Amino acid sequence: MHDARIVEALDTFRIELPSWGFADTGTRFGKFVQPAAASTIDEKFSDAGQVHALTGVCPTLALHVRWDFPDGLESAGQIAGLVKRYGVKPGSINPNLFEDQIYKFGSFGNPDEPTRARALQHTKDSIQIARRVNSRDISLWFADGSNYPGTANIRQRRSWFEQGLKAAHAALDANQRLLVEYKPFEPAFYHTDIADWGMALMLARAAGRQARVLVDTGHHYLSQNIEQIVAWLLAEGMLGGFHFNDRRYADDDLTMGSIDPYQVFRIFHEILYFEWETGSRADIAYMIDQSHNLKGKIEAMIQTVTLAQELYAKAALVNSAALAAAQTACELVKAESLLQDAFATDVRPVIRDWRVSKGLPADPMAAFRESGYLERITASRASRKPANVSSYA
Ligand code: RM4
Ligand code: MN
Ligand code: MN
Repeated sequence: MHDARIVEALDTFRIELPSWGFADTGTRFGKFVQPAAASTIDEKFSDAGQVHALTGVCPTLALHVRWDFPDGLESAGQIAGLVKRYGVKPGSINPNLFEDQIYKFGSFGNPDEPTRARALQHTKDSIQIARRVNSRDISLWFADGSNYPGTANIRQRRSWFEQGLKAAHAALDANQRLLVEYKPFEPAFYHTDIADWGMALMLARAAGRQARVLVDTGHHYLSQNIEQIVAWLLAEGMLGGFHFNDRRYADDDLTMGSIDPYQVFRIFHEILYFEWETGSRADIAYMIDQSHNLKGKIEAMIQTVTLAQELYAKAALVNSAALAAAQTACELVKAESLLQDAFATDVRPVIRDWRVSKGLPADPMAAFRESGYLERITASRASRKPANVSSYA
């Protein structure tokens, strides 16, 4: 009974890898360069292909336009070959509206009209790239905001955001989606233009029918109840996807579930409970948004994916019917225990069996360490690594 529920959950659970998670990235204080880090789109697909080959649940790779499509649409031409060669497809397409010098005072919210137009054009170009590489989701994160009180017209910028998002939405194909991410602070510290889920929800609604909210688990204030936000967005039909990571303080981008695995479990539980109640699957893109500065990048991704699978499988063990009954009867201890017992169950043996039944290695991490892949890429990539890397990814 237990096992069947775990197997069903594993059969459907997929999670997207970020291309920037395989590249050399750092903190704002600097980068520690890893000889094995990927620096080309080919290498990023190759590394993601390894993670997918070993885990079987990462068929897509999120791409960042500036870092992965340096020549815009022209760079998209090579993607089909990479898909064939490495066995992973492009996932969400992420425009970059924060690194160019022109974005010093914002992108969609910039008081300068030509800059807003450039930002919109870049977003439309990104939609075009997504179309070319068969990606459904265009995922928007804005660094827009201000550092000091009085320096920005908050309402005016809100209205520019509405206009920009509407115009971007108008460029979508019928099957594409616009995901709107929010973040309470950083790099702007006084106000960010899309600071929380409510603002993202209102802007997504204003943008058009194919816009949804993206929840990055690191983009909340400490102790915020993220699963409640998830439940509300599900009820509103507006939850588009996740950027998973964990944190102690802010947007730390630590390994998913490393600090608070129960939080991730509770998020998955809300989703599965919604699906049980409605009898329909929530159309959610599960994505990882982590770029490890210290951990080995491929190992960190395998670790993340396997933990994500475990937490999802545990959440699938919650008996929804019994929970609904306990909630209605206000049997608090019984209701809470249903979550706690599921969370405490060791699902790893069943997951190992599931992997073997799919022809996958029972232990993806051990298989990776034995494969010799890391040694091969370390040798082949080390020599041509620039000593000084300045771009984020
Ligand atoms: C942001 C946010 C975005 C990511 C950038 C690089 O904090 O999480 O999703 O693309 O970082
Ligand atoms: Mn994110
Ligand atoms: Mn972030």
